[in-house]
Amino acid sequence: MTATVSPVTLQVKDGPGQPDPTPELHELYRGFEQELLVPLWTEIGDLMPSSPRPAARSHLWRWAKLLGLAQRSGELVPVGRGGERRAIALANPGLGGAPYATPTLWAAIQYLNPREDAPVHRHTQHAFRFVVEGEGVWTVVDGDPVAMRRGDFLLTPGWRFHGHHNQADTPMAWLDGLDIPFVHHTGSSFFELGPDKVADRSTPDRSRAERLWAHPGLRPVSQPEAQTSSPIAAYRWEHTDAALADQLDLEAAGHPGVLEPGHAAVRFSNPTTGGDVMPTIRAEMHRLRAGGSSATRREVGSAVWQVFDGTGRVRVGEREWEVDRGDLVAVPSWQPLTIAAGSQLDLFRFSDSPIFERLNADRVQVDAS
Ligand code: GTQ
Ligand code: FE2
Repeated sequence: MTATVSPVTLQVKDGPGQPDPTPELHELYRGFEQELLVPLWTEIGDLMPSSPRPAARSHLWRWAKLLGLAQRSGELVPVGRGGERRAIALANPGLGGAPYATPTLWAAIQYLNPREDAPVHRHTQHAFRFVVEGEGVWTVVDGDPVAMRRGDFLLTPGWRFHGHHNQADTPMAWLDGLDIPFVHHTGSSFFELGPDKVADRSTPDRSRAERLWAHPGLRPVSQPEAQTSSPIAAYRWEHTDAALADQLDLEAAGHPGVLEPGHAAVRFSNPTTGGDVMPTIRAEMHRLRAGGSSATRREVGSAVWQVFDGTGRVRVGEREWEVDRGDLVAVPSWQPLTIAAGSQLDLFRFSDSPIFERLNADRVQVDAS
């Protein structure tokens, strides 16, 4: 038998509830290591803190930096079978270099050169795209071409075939959000390549999914069943913008509707359930009046915010940043978040809240600003 090094290493600790550090105790701990055992009494503080102490850290990524590196990738890195996507993920500084913005969420900038195709595939991971600038790419979801333009929020729920093609003479970059880390940690990833040929290069203004599903409050009578993910392929900016503007106008006229004074917010929803767009991902758009500030809020679960328009300050715990169009901030679980608008400030937000709500493990704490 060859000797193997145990991955378990136990330190004798001191403090209340800890045993005397005798030679016999060291001997006991070596016995634990050999049998791959870890006693709770050396771990309790880290494993069961009185409130969440996530390894992930708050962090800001500047859009200008991401875009510069994505453009350079566009010159150096092909997009095609194998790599599949020219997507560059945000790596949270607390997560050991893994390509995870938070423990559950992937956030990446994806880049396509003029006339380029990203090949068709499907996977169990749920995905969305959010467009902070540009246009000219169609994402084809189960054969339905969906135009991508500034402010649009687009869905690729799990196990739908999808590829992207840029029909313009200009490159395009956008934000991808997926539950890749969650699926990885839980060992639930399945992946399949699609046909090598792009099936449909047509460029309709509206997808078939939108024509069927994206009329406010109107549902096709032929489709009475609840669907796991929203059938709306694209939530268009004109609707999101109007909903936010109307909330603030109603507030100014003395009517209810805003999330809090000077802060409008809408959640992208699944019209077949009224719930979140996908089982693992919540997505919202927020608008703060110029000079306004949000309450300080913390919640179980992690989120990523992207500035869509305007400037302001984002504070997460002890850290604070000036933010500008496209900048991204990772907010770990239970970290207090406050947003202050300089100009009118529009922000896109996505989170893993549906996971915690489904498990009845959700908690929120709001302190007035
Ligand atoms: O566009 O299909 O950022 O499959 C990561 C995985 C994008 C995509 C990502 C993906 C995609
Ligand atoms: Fe994909």
